[in-house]
Amino acid sequence: MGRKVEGKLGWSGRKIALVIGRFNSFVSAKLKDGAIDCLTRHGVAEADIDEVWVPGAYEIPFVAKTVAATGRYDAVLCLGAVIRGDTPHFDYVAAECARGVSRAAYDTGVPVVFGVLTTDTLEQAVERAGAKAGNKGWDAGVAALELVSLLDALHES
Ligand code: INI
Repeated sequence: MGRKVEGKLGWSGRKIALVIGRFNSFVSAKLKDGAIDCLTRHGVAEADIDEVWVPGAYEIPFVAKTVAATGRYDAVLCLGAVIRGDTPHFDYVAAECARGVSRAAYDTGVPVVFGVLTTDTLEQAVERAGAKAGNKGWDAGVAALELVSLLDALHES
């Protein structure tokens, strides 16, 4: 078998930015709490986690790219909640957000993680923000840590 390159969980000393949509902040604040809980329990200092709030999910990619491009952060976590309403608005906001978040990572080379809920109902969003379906902010934190570690391993090998 050839080399096996993978990221490890459990490390400290890195700076992480959270870009959070204020729209549906009842939900996105819970995602933020979950992300911070995850990061600090894995050894990231609270002082090394910065929060950047934006109006809504549509603005997340632009700001995530701007934050990533500063070069100050090892990873950027995007957190928000897009909840379907009675009009097609949801589809535009959700699609642009998802597309833009991945583009922010491609354009900057910095891990930019998608922790934005896209749900049909408020109940589904609440369930995924610290209730019976876990906390997707926590999951985004794990993904960010693993990607940072994976990039380290790729650059060392
Ligand atoms: N923004 C969200 O983060 N979630 C939503 O559910 C949402 N809906 O449904 O409208 C939403 N809209 C606002 C949007 O993200 C922008 O902030 C706004 O259009 C200004 O550009």
